[in-house]
Amino acid sequence: MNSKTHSTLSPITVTSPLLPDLGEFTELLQDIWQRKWLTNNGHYHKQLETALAEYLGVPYISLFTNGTLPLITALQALNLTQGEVITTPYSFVATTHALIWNGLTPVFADVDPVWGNLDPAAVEAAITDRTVAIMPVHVYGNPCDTEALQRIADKHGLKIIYDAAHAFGVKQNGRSILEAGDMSTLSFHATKVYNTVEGGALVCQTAEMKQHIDQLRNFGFTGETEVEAAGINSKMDEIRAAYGLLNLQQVDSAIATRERVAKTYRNALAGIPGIRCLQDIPGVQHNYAYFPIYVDAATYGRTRDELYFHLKEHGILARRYFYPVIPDFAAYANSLSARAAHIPNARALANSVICLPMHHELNRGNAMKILSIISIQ
Ligand code: T4K
Repeated sequence: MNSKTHSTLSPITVTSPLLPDLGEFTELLQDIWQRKWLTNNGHYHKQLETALAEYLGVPYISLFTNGTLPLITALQALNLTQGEVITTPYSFVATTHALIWNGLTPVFADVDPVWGNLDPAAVEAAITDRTVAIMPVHVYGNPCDTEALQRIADKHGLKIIYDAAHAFGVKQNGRSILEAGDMSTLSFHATKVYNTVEGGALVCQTAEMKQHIDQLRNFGFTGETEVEAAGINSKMDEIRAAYGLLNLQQVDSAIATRERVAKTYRNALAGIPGIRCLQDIPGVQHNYAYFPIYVDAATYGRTRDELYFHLKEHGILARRYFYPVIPDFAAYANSLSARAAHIPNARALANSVICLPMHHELNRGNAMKILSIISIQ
């Protein structure tokens, strides 16, 4: 690529937030101003919970201020505050942090070598008499082997909390994958397929559990003067709920654009030796949250990091999600289960992955620019 072409490229970020129409948002803000009810289960909060339950096809959902607090609260709601939880080393740090904040010991099991989701056989091998739960992640929104994980959980009497931060709207055989396990959490961070600026949610299976979760996210209050558990404040406010209602109207169109970008990427990458990407899974309705590629340096002729920085030099701000693996962060350095030999697949993925830009504003032209940089060795 010559320097002239290089300079014509403006920076392309890994993602770009889905924004509601400013005029429509202003109207809702005016309404909130009139109501003078800003948070704590307000008008727009109730509307968004109802709308999301319907859109996602789940029985009960509770809104949160981000995607980390529902992870922490799910463990509290299930009384999981001591013992070991088997989890994935190949995720965003929030997954493991939630265990630490509950006094639980993370035990890292390896992932499958293609999708990066927890390998059920590795999970079963990691079970001890201290294991209380499994916390898998639907990495990039691709469903875990939920049936195999449930069989293991049932056999050993374990709870499963799915970190479904990436899996907004994903369905398998017509059913929401948020129905799997005991609970699932979502992130509505600005970088996600669907966002409320910051935000998140916890999906559960019964009205009683939703009531308990709703109390926990409001300091544990069960009545005006009663507190039955040491809850926290993680309530979504009216402004973000209104923003979220507007974004819900356009999320399908955003996902459709992402799907077109994924097709463009896949078609072109098929012709580049040494670059692997993921394909759609039959029976799964994907959300195209991320577009990971995996670099085989020997075949491609450049290492992952060389390609990553090469893209950066050309204004393509891709990300290495999820590098390094969580046990390699200093915070987890003392975890015995983090030894390298236990997680070879996670390490191989973390050392070869680049997530290419993927969002609703990325047109075919941008995608082709990115592909041309990758294809020139
Ligand atoms: N579980 C999993 C599996 C997760 O992936 C996450 C979060 C969580 C739990 C926790 O959910 P939250 O508590 O965050 O709701 C980002 C996000 O901060 C994080 O939400 C996400 N996962 C993670 C995978 O990625 P960073 O540090 O890479 O994001 P940041 O802020 O550098 O943004 C990346 C790019 O996005 C920027 O270079 C440009 C673009 N961007 C970003 C923001 C914030 C925008 O264009 N506009 C923006 O407002 O972590």
